[in-house]
Amino acid sequence: MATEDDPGLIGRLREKLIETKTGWAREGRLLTGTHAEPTQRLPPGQRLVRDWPVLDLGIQPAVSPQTFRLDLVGAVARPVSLTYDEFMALPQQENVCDIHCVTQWSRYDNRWKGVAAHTLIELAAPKPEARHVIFHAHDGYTTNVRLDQFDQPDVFLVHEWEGKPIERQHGGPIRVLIPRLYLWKSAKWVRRIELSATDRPGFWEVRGYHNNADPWTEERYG
Ligand SMILES: Nc1nc2c(c(=O)[nH]1)N[C@H]1C(S)=C(S)[C@@H](COP(=O)(O)O)O[C@H]1N2
Ligand SMILES: [Mo]
Repeated sequence: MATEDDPGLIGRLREKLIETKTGWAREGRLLTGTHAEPTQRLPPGQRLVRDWPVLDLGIQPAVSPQTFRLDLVGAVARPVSLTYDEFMALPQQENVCDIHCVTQWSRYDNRWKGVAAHTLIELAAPKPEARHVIFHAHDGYTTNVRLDQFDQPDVFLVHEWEGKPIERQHGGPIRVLIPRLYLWKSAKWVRRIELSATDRPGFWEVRGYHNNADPWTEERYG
């Protein structure tokens, strides 16, 4: 895990990781060339893990309920800015889903609690031209999906995993969860959700990773 006391080291580790993963995209590593049936539970080229690996840029910002804020901005009729208490006062739902990371691990049956993306979208009232979503996180990370991919019944902003608050290393107190796309689309430590008429590729998307990220058609790179 990263520490704050050696930013030089973290910077070098971060550069190394970005270099490695950008290289994988260039070489098309981990592509099996097979296509799974959409009904197949484990997407092609994935293997099951029991623990939950941590992947990020090596900066794990400390966000507390006191400093937490979530903004929904951009192409919306009613911009929203929520404190932690306001977020927690919204209708809460539980769901169980599988998660799939482009680095080839999948984890089944994760139990989450949080606020449905649809609840937040309704609050902000997207303008007719809104088609895309850009997530901005406290560590500077960004990632993008289409609004119709965000507005799915299995998409949540989650704060509990397996009955416990989501740990800082996994994006706590609140992270995005879009289970039917590779996990890099699920921003940890989310700060701002921007709706937009135009698409804006995020951190990994501009470094050779696929804009759409569907695990069942192996949209890893592109
Ligand atoms: N804010 C932020 N969110 C992020 C990342 C990141 O570096 N910063 N990494 C992404 C990547 S590449 C992956 S695979 C998942 C990993 O989530 P996990 O560490 O909880 O497994 O988070 C995604 N969300
Ligand atoms: Mo990742």
